[in-house]
Amino acid sequence: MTSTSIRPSTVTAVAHPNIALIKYWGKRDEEYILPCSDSLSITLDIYPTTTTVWTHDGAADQLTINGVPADGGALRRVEQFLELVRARAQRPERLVVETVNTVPTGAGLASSASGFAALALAATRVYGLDIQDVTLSALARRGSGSASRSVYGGFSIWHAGTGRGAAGDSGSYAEPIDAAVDLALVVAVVETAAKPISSREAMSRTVRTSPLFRAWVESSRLDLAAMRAALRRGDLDTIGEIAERNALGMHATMLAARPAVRYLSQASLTVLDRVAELRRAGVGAYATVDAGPNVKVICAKAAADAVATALRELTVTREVIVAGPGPGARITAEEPR
Ligand code: 2P0
Repeated sequence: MTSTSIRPSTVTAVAHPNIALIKYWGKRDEEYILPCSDSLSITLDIYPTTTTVWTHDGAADQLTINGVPADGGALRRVEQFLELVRARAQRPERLVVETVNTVPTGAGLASSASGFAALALAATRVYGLDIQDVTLSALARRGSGSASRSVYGGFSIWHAGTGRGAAGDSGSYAEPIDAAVDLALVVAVVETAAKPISSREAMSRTVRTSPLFRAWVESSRLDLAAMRAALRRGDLDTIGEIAERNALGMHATMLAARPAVRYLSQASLTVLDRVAELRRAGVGAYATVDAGPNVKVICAKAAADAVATALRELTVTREVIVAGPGPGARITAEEPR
């Protein structure tokens, strides 16, 4: 990690969202975004975030999201993240940040993962910081935990690491893993409105108040080991079974929080029922749900179109998209200013 070129430039980076097959739900350190357990995900080939940054003479960072100037919480979160990058690069200039999300923001489809992965890459590059892979992943984590995994394409595992505060910082990062499986994710969008409670707040409440939280961490640890073995042997049915039970276990844990956190809607349950029906009819389809009501269905690539057709027939689905494994975060343009 070194501070290099000072030539002013405009840098554009692109990153994609990821869907966890073993979920991240619970932090041991909220400031440093250090999780209680390892998680494992697949980066998708849909809904990229494109982020362009340049340094300017202004006294503050500026942020636009889909062309609209951001303020309040979204701007503060980006400023706090950029402070970390500036401290590392020993550069004082503020940035103009233009982000374009193609994923519906806040609907449990991980726009913060692609957003902070793209921002981490673009900002480090514009400040001349030469960091990549696990170091970039650990930095992206400070913006949003799941962003640590969107640094990579395909499957990746985010190691929780140990320790708290600065002592735990560099040991909590994601890295890519191999999987011998041709998997698709069929995304069933049932709702695009912003969620009633942020995943950050919901996660914190779950850790503080859910009596099921310890059991969740322990069962997730066992699920992760079983998932890694299933990925190595390319056993899609076992991958799907573990992913589905892990997601439902996460939702059970937050349902037990006080007050309860409920992201699953009636529409989500309708999709879950249809997935179970497909299984009874011999289709290897398994569901996972994140911090929102939308359902992602894991199946073999060869089965994806049939699964998508079945889900489109439901009146509760607004949009059904077939996704596959996507690329890691990358720089797409870098021009001198
Ligand atoms: C995941 N989620 O593993 C889990 C499953 C949602 C449900 O990562 O507070 O937006 O910024 O670290 O990364 C959503 O959490 O939370 C998330 P912060 P983030 O994909």
